[in-house]
Amino acid sequence: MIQLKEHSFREALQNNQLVMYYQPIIKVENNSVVAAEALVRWNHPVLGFLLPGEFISELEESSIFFDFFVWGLRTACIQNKSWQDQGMAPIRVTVNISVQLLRHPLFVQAIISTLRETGLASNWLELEITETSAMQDVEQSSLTLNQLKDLGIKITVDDFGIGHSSLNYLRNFPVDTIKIDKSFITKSATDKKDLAIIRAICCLADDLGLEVVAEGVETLDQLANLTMLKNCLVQGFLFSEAIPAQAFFEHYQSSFLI
Ligand code: G
Ligand code: MN
Repeated sequence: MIQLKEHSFREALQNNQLVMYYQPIIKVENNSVVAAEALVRWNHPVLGFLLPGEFISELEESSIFFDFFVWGLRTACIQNKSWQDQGMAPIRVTVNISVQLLRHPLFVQAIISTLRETGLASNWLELEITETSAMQDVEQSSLTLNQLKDLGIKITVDDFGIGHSSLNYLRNFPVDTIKIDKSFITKSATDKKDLAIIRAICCLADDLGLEVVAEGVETLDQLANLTMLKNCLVQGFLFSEAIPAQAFFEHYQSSFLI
């Protein structure tokens, strides 16, 4: 891992070195794009083009993580509103949330202000929270997530199946979507166990009235199994990697679909 310093995070924000990319989430049933996951990239002046895995954990330890979150949230909301204003069929934009954010006293307020400022309707914003993050302080998470739910914002449980393996939160937290971790999808075309787990999650989600996203779909064989599951949305390199906003706008009607 590259050692990145606090001041370089500050420079990244101040000097517009951060760029948001978007990866489509697709409903195979009717070949439509239903959401875009916002994924940040850092155009570092010396280190080059950095992916979130290369800096997010250090950034979350730094004092600037909240400003960084507000930048990402604002960027994603402005972009989604702009797509809508340009006539694109409305989709949800999803933003990843860390446990530090869930605990931050200004978290909900920042979301309310951002929605108001950007004019994006709350039902077009979805927050992705890993099960491990949500379970760290159940009472606090539950309170915060319910506040968000009351505002009309959607909640995804990210990396489902590999974190804190408690199904308790599906009962207590206001979840809308389950995103099955890509490790289950990777071998699902050849491994009966992984496919059985995916099927069971889809079945559970269906009974609970939740949406499911299968993440990390890379091959047609993987897709073939998933399309048999009626409520399963898909995301992965088979359709598109995360791409810049303008490219997303140009491609969303046709070329994500295979
Ligand atoms: O867990 P989370 O939803 O935050 O993961 C998103 C990450 O998964 C992104 O960094 C994205 O680039 C990566 N990703 C998305 N689709 C695929 C895929 O099909 N294969 C692999 N290996 N990674 C993917
Ligand atoms: Mn995610």
